[in-house]
Amino acid sequence: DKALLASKFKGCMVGSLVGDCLGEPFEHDDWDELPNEAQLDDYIQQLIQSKVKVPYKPYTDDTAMTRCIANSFISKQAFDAKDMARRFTKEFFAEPRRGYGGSVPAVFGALRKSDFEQPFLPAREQFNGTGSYGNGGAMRVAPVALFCYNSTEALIDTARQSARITHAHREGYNGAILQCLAVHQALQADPAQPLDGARFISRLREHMERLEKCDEDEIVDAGRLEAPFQKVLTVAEELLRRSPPPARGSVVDLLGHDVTALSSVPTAIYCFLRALQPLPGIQTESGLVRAIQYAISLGGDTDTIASMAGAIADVCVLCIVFQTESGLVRAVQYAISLGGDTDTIASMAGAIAGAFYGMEAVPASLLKYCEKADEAVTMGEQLLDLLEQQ
Ligand code: 8NA
Ligand code: MG
Ligand code: MG
Ligand code: MG
Repeated sequence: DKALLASKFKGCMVGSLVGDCLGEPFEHDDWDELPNEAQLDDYIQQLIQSKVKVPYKPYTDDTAMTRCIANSFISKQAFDAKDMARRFTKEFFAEPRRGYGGSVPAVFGALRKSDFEQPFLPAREQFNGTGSYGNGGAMRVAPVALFCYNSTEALIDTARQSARITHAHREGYNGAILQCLAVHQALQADPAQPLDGARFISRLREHMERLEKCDEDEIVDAGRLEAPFQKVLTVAEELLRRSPPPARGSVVDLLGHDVTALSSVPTAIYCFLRALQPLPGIQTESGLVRAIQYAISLGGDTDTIASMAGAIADVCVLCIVFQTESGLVRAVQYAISLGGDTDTIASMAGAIAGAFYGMEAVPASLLKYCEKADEAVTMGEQLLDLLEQQ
């Protein structure tokens, strides 16, 4: 279904942007203290209902680099490592204050100095030759899932290479592959059918079982866990089965929320899956339901009054009704509520959710708060055009 796929491509690009822009202001110095749930809920509701004065919220490194990847595909109609490295570097030196990770600027400097001759080499020299295991490869990978929609093998290879331009550590690029596979699975799933979260995770774990085996010849960092993504995904699946949902503190303790790929990509996937259903602390009630309930509470000719109130409310608050029930907003909000690296985890959760629900799940009112949202929509369209030309 072409219309659905178009909506999913746009939703993915926009979901990633929304998570980044809304998540960034919640990144605090003290990562032990989680955001106040009630304040966060109130804030998101105010944005959705357009009650906050608009200037947009600027995007950060996550989106800056996502845009570079999308534009590289759009311009080259192929994966071109040198072009991608050049775009990352140019973007960084044009706007270095987008909140990049602590060490990655050294890669851009070395890439520029060597004129992009060996686009994977500077990344291999990071951290005394172990490479970075930060989440910078994963945070920007969503366009790879769109560009490689027709081939899982090409997707895995391209995700790995796109990450290795800055992240040579196996956890850095395997985290990017995992996030890319999650977006891809979400693209392929029917949003009108219930999604089996445990199965979603176990399919990802099967991929990681293969991937964490076959790169044993690569840089191995003795201090890190064996098959780390398989382990964390097993924990995520166990957490997902718990009802009621575990406390946020336990989720953070068990899955993590920091700038490493290992402690953020499975967390983002968990956020998307947990937010498939309503969550405590996140408003889901609608103005429409409230209007009808109130009309009924007045007694008398309840069915007619309620029906008229409903019709008025329907027109007035249609957007809000839909918006507050958005699984995408819920995924982003839940990810932010876990604290830590809020922009990146919310952006990754938003990309997966957008790929699942499509553009309809993004409240139009939210878009005006996010920098260059129109361009995220256009990039989604352009990436779909490329797919059709293949
Ligand atoms: P990176 O490659 O510099 O990695 C980020 C951090 O991870 C490094 O600064 C190290 O602390 C740590 N790290 C990574 N690999 C190793 C290793 N092998 N040994 C020891 N420590 C290691 O950058 P990145 O692109 O991965 O970072 C992405 C994250 O940084 C995103 O969350 C992004 O939003 C950004 N970020 C910025 C701020 C900010 O306020 N500037 C805060 C949090 C995150
Ligand atoms: Mg960021
Ligand atoms: Mg509401
Ligand atoms: Mg971040």
